[in-house]
Amino acid sequence: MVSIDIHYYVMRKFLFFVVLLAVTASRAQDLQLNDREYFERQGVNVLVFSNSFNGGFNDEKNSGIEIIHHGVRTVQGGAVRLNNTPEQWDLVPTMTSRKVDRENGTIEVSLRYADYDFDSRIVVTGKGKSVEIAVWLDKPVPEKLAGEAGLNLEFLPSQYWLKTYTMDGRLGRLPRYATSQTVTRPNEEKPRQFKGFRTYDDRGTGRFVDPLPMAAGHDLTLATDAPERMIRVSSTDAELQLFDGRMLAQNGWFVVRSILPAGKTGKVVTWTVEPNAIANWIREPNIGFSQVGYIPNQPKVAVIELDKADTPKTTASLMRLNADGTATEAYKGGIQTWGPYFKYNYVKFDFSEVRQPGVYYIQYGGTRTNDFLIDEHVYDQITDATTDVWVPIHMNHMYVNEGYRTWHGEPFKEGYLQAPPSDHFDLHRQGETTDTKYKPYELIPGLNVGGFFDAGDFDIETGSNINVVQNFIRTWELFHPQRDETFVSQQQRYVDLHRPDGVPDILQFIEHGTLNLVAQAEQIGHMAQTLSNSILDNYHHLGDAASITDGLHYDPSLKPYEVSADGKRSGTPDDLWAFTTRSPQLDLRAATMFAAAYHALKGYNDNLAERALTQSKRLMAEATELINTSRAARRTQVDEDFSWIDGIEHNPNAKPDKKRQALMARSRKNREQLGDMATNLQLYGATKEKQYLDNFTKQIWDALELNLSMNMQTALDAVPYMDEGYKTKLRPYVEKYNAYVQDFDRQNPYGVPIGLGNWAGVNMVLNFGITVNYAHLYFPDVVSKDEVYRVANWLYGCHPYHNYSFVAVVGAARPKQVFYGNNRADFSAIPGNVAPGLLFRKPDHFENFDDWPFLWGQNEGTIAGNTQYIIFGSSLKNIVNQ
Ligand SMILES: [Ca+2]
Ligand SMILES: [Ca+2]
Ligand SMILES: [Ca+2]
Repeated sequence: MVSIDIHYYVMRKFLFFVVLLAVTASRAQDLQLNDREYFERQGVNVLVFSNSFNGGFNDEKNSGIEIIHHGVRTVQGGAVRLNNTPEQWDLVPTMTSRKVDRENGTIEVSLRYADYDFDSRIVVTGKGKSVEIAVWLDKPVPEKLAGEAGLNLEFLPSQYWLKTYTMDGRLGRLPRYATSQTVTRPNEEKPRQFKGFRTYDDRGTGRFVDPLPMAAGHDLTLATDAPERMIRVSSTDAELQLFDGRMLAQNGWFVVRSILPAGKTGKVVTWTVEPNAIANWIREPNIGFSQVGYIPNQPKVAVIELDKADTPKTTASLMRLNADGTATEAYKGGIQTWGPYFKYNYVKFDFSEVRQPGVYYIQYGGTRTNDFLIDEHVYDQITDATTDVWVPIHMNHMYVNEGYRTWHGEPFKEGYLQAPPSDHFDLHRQGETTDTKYKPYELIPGLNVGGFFDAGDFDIETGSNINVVQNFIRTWELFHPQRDETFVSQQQRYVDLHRPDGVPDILQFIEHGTLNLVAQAEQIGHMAQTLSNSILDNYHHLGDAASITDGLHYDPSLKPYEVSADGKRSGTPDDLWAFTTRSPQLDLRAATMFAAAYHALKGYNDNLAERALTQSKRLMAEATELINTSRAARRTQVDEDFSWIDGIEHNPNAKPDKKRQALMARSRKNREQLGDMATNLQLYGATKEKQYLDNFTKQIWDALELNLSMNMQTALDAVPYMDEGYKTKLRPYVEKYNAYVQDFDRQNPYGVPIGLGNWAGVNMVLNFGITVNYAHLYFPDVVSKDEVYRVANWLYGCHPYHNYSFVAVVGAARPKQVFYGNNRADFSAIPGNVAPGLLFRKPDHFENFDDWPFLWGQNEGTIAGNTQYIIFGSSLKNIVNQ
C-alpha cells in the first residue's frame, strides 16, 4: 500500500510537470505582445501601426498592420482603405489614437479619413498562433464610401509571386506579372486622391480603371508551397477578395480585402490571420564584409548578425581559393562578442592578419560567404560606374546612347511653362505671385538645356543641381580627374557612353549642370525652386524620359489629345512647369556656385564661364539686398539655419549653459553680418578675395565649439588656403573628432553613423566618410589610415540585413541588383547608383530589399548623393594609392 501511494504521488507530480511543460511549450509558440509593442513568436512579428501612414508621399507601402515573416517584412498596408488596390496617391487614413493593452493582448487604433469625415477602429488581438483583426464602426460607412471602404492587407509581390494559394479549397498560383482583369467606372465614383490630383490619364473617357479580384471566398491560404511565406486568412462574417495591385501601378502589391458592409455599426468585419512559423527556425547568420574586397594592409573585420535565438560559434575561418579549385584555410580566429543592437545580436571576426593577395571566403559554422579579393587594387575602380554610366544617363535634355542601347531620347523639347499659383505632389508649391515677368502657363524660353534628373524621377531640383555642380567642381579641383569615357555634344544634344571625345568628363558634367542653372538665372531673373511635372500622371513615369511629354507646346485652344495642323502644338496639358517663387537664400547658393563654376570652366568654355560670373555678381548683390531689406524673412531663415547648433552631438533637452548661450548669440550675430562661413570659404576659393577668408576665420572656431562633427568638414576644407598656425589651432579639434569617430564602435557594431529616419542615411554616412578621409589626409598622426575604411566597409556590404554592396559598382562581387532608378519597373539598376541603404522600421527592424526596387527610402539614388559618393570614392582611392 505504501509503495503504491508513493508511486501514485510520484506519478501525480510527474503528470503535473508534463502538463506544465506542454502548456509552457504551446505558449512559447503563441504570438505574444512583447515589450516593443508588437506580437511576436519565433519567425513571426505582427506590427500594428508601429509605423503609421505619413502624409508626405501618402502611401509609402511602409505602414499600418505589418508582418515580418522569418526576417522579411512581407506584409504591410493593413488598414481600412478606400480602394481595391491603393496607389501611392490614394488617400491614407490618419491614425488618431493607438492603445496597447498588454493584459488582454490587444492593440487598438483609431483611423480617420478627414476628407470624408469617416472614422473607424481596428482591434488586433493575439489568439494562439493567430491574430484576430476586427474593424469596428461607431457610425456606418458614409454613403459616398459604401462599397469602397474595406479592410485591406497587402503582400509583397516579389516574395509571393509564383507561389500557390488556395481559396476555399480552389487552387491557384500567384502570377509573376500582372495579368488579371479590370473594369472601368465613371470618374465620379473614384474616391478622391491626394490633394485632388489624379494618378491616371483617362484618355478623355471620363472613366477610371478598377481591378477585379483574382479569387474570392472565406478561407485563403497564400504560399501553400512555401512554409516561410505561408499565411492563412479566414473570415466567417465577410468575403475575402484577392487582388493584384500591379494592374494599376508597377509598385502595387497583392491585396487581400473585405468590403465593409453598408449601414452597419459595431464589429463589422473579423479576420483570423495565421502566419506559419517554421518549427525551430533560426535566421541564417548575415556575415557582413566588403564585397569590393580589401587591400592587404587594411583592417579586415567581418560583422556577423545573429538571431537572438542563435548561439554564437567560437571561431570562424578565412578560406583561400587555390588555382586548382581547392580551398585552404588561410586563417582561423576567435569570434568576439559585440552584443545586442535592436533585434539581433552581433559578433565580429577579425582576419586583418591575412595579407597575402588572393581570392577568399569566410566560413562561419555552416555558413559560407561568396568569395572576395584581397589585393592592392581593389579600390581602383570604385567610382567608374558612377562617373561613366550613372551620371551621363541622368543628363537631362540630351539623347543618351550606350552601345546598341538608347537610355533615353531628348526630353522636354517643348520647354517649360510658368507655373500658376498651385500646390504640388513632390513637395513644391508656387506661391501667390510668380515673382517673374511671365504669366501663368506662359512659355519661359531657354530652360530646356543642361541639368540632371533629380533621382528616380525626372525633374530638375535646383538646390540639388547646385550641389551636383559644386560636387563636380570639388572633385575637379581636388583630384583633377582626366578620365574621358563619355562623348558629350551640346550642339547635337547627344551623349554616348564609353566613347572618349578628348575632354575630361567631369568638366563636361560641370558645364552641363551650369548650362541649366545659368539659363534659369538669365531667363527667370533668379533661381527656380524646381522644374517639374505639372500633372501627377506623368510624374510617376517609368520609361524613356523623352516620352514623358509629347514634345509639343501646350495650346489650351485645342482639345486634349488634339494636335495643331502644323504639328507643333497640342491640347494635352503635359508640359512641365517652372516653379519660380523667389528665394534669396537659393540665389545666394547659386551665386556661390556660379563663382566656382567660372573658375572651373574658364579656359574650357569661356563664354559659359563669363555668363556664370555675370549671374554670380548680379544674384549676389540682389540676394544680399533682398535679405537685408527683409529683416523678418532673414530672421526666420537664420533661425532655421541655426537648427544645427542643437544637433545630435549635444543633448537637445539640456538647456545650454551660460558660456554656450553666449557662443550661440555671437555665432548668430556673426552669421547675420558676415554670411554663411562655408559660402564665404567657397567664395574665397573661387575669387581669392581676402574679405571672404576673414569672414570664414571669424566664425569657424565658434562653430567648432558649438557642433564639432557638423563643422569639421568646413574647417578641413580651409586647410589648403591656410598657414601652419591654422592647423596648429585646429589640431585639438581634430583630436576630439577622432574620439567622436572611435565612439561609433561603441554605439553600433558597424562603426558608422546609422540613420533611423524615413529615408535611410547614406548622405550622412558619405559626409562622415569624406570628413574622416580629409581629417586623415591633413592630420595622419591624429586620425589613422585605418579609419578611412569604415564607410567603405559599410557601403560595400558590412551592414545589417544582407551583405550586398549598396553601390551598383564595378569591382563588387555581390552588388545590389535592384534600385529605385527610373528603370525600376524592370527590376534593374543603373550602374553606379548608390542606395540610401538600410531603412529603419519602428521599433527595431532594418531593411533593404534587393528583390523589390520600389521603396525609395531604401533604394533610390539621388544626383546629389551619387556625386557626393564620387568625392568619397576619389578621396579614398587617393589615400589608398598614396
Ligand atoms: Ca524630385
Ligand atoms: Ca568626355
Ligand atoms: Ca507638351
